[in-house]
Amino acid sequence: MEQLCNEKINVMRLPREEIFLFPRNGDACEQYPSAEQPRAFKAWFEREGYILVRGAVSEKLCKAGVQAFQQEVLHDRKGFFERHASGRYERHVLTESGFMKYPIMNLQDLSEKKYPKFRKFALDLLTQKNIQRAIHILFDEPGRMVHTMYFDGNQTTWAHRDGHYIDSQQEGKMIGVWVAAEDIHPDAGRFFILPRSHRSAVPGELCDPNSTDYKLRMADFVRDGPLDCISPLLRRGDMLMWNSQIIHGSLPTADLRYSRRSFTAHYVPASHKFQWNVKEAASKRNVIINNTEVVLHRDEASWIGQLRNAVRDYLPGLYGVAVAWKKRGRTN
Ligand SMILES: O=C(O)CCC(=O)C(=O)O
Repeated sequence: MEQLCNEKINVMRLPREEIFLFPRNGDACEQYPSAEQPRAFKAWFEREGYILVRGAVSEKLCKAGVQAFQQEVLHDRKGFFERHASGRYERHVLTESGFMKYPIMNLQDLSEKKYPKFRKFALDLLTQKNIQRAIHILFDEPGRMVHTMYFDGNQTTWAHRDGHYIDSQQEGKMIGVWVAAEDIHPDAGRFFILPRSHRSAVPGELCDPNSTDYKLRMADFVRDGPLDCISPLLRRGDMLMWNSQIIHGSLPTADLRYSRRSFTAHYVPASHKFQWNVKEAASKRNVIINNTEVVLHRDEASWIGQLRNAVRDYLPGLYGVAVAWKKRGRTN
């Protein structure tokens, strides 16, 4: 099948028009139970597969995280960052408004020397007390953060279930967390979610989750399937949480002037192992931030791994040449 870019898939297949015209948000959100009512909070999450927590993180911390990104990361045009869409280390691709198009993955693995403030604020933000409390209620135990990302522009994330890529050892136990680091403009390419989609079989689940076939089938299910699709308006500091079996993604950006800055994380129960690409994870090291275990994935085990990391961090020009050579070898 022809390889289609994610943007094309979502523009062709998504959204149902009414998501753009009548974004569902405020009407439902006042019904969301707060973490002050733990039983109701958990019951809602288990039934709907997601929940929204307004004002989970302070504005000050959100602003500090974004500012650190702009000072340390955005302008590093030579640097290589692990990307969510490709799973590879790549330089920034900028949108026409100058936003970083593809989110950075695993902020905990960033060099502390090169990006000290951004790494610190990002991990602090994603382990805030309100997040930990919500996670604790939903797991009945503390959580372990196994994956993180930072979004600036919109990569137009294809409709997917996280559980097709990464999950707790007990499938469906992982929880995703998306914290808006600014007020997300309705035209910025909002996050969409299919409430209750964690309960049903979905087309695409038998395909390779990285294939175009998977992405098309999932997009068709969002558009034509039996479930509602919502796209809540999020303000700075608001947090959306979802079950790893819930279908979600991002709408195409309607107005390229707007960014959609956010910090995201995936948590598993602290007592659980986790699956990565449905394999046992090799990532054995961790750091503790705000009493929360954060798993590191950077390959430090072998001297080759350490050398690769050092070249990528401190000699990005040389790393770029090596990457280009490797790519040329693959295409020849
Ligand atoms: O915000 C997005 O574009 C998608 C984020 C996502 O899929 C995730 O965090 O699992």
